[in-house]
Amino acid sequence: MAVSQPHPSNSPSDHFDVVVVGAGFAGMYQLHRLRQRGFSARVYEQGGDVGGTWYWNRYPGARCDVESMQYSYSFSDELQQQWDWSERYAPQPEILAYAGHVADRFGLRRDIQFNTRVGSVLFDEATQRWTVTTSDGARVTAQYVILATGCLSNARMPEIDGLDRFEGQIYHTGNWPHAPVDFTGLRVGVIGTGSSAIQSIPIIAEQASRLTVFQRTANFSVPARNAPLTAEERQAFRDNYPEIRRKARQDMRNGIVQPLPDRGALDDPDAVRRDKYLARWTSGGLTFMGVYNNLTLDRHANDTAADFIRERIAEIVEDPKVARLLQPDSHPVGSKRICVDTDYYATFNRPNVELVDLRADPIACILPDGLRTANQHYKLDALVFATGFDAMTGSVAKIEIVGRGEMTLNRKWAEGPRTYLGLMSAGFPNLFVITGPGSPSVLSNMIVSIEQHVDWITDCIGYLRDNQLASIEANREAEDRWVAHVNEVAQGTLYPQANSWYMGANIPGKPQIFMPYIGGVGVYRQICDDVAAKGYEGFVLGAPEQPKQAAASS
Ligand code: N01
Repeated sequence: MAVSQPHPSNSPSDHFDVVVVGAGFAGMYQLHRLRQRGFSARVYEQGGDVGGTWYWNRYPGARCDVESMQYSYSFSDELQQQWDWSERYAPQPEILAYAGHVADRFGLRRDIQFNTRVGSVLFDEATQRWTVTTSDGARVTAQYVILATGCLSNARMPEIDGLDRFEGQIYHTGNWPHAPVDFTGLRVGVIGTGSSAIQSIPIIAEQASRLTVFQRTANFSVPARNAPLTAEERQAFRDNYPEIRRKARQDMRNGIVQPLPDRGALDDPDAVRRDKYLARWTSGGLTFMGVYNNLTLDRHANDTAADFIRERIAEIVEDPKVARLLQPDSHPVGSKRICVDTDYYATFNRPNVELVDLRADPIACILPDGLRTANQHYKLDALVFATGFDAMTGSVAKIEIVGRGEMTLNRKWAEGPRTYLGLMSAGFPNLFVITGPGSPSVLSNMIVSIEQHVDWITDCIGYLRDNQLASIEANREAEDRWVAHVNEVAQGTLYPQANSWYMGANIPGKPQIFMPYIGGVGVYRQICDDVAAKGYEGFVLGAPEQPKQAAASS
């Protein structure tokens, strides 16, 4: 969509109460809330329009794996009553249209500068202000900076020898062209078998003359069972939205309303357990992992769910050798984000689709006309990298962020991200992260977590203004305790057993630390609310040179 509003002009003297980095769902709602409270704000967005991850991830088959009636803003009743989602899982163009509608409806674009990357964010201890430098050469100052940069917005291209010599078309699912891509009649290779690949492979297979899927690690996927939403289904949500939203925020660990399990997987006899798995498999979707309350805690319990999925794969895929390769065996189900698909496994029954097991036959190099593994040469006209993201910290790391004492955030996070509540990092006053590492973020319905963080941050800034306090900063001891708590909760689960992007394991050299907070969105919200109610316990408030005066709570 073309952006109609003129960019606000910059001059070196521009000052805002708040600079927000990113105009995805987090940045848009943050801007709206700041305006409601009378703060001046400027949003910088690298893309040409709003939408964040939904602006960049335009690959074939891209859609949300959280149901559309739940993957939507709750802050405006008119909005949730009036917007019509067409399908159970919204396709990417519809989510992007929704983001555009929200931007129009709340007049957001006039304070968003598009096509502009934030290069550096520097804290001036004398003025207690941040100086923000952007790719158009402008410099502005702000009292607060809020990073709404997204958890999965830094697409990662692996380093493979010969990549620059490939003469065909190259794509990355996380940075897909805006013009339509047509694979008709082409020999296409897809590298990766995560969520993005699993959504796009069935569609690409319908177009390509030949599709070769290069798989390093098989992934667990459950059927989406996508379907058009009926007017009655939409109305059932609309009539009950207050209670549905309350449950999502308070009762559900992951912010998605679903029936809650009352027992563990080993508490049921085999036949009962199988029926329960089958019921969730048949109804489809991410809630498969919610059949029992110990699937992410107990390896034996987890094995029952993993075996069930492996059996379904064996049923669907006709060639037993291919089925075996598609059956994940290297990690507990759910320890990597479970995928949600439409006909993924059945796609391997097509005569034009081939699966290459990179564990047995690794990629050697890319050639001008294709890809060479240790044993084979695959001729390709197009290569699709579905190789994921430098998740959670990647987009923050691209910005030079310099806090107190010339410390950069990258240096501070060299051994892994350190935050208090996933919201702030000690030494970086008045700098907030929305859904940052150390918060539930990617383990939850992102919009539930985004709204919670934005509301908390806006209230916090409002509190500071109302109390004539210039700054807020995480207390280092509180941060250390929180980091230890996040880690301890993760270690009590099966999640750290997978080489996942949750752990940073997909990026060579990245410290392997479980980044999101597993405690659940309800528990986490309560912790954040309690901290605020106690005068921002664990934060230092006020001018930093007089921390004792104002640190009533620490
Ligand atoms: O990325 P991934 P993604 N050679 O990191 C492989 C969200 N999402 O874009 O596992 C060969 O999961 C890698 O192999 P391995 C969702 O949260 C949501 O698919 O490292 N292969 C893996 O198979 C999701 O979890 C939706 O061995 C290489 C794949 O590439 C997250 O985004 C839709 C390789 C990367 O999988 C990321 O998903 C899509 C190499 N050098 C995504 N490097 C929704 O529906 C990497 N791989 C909302």
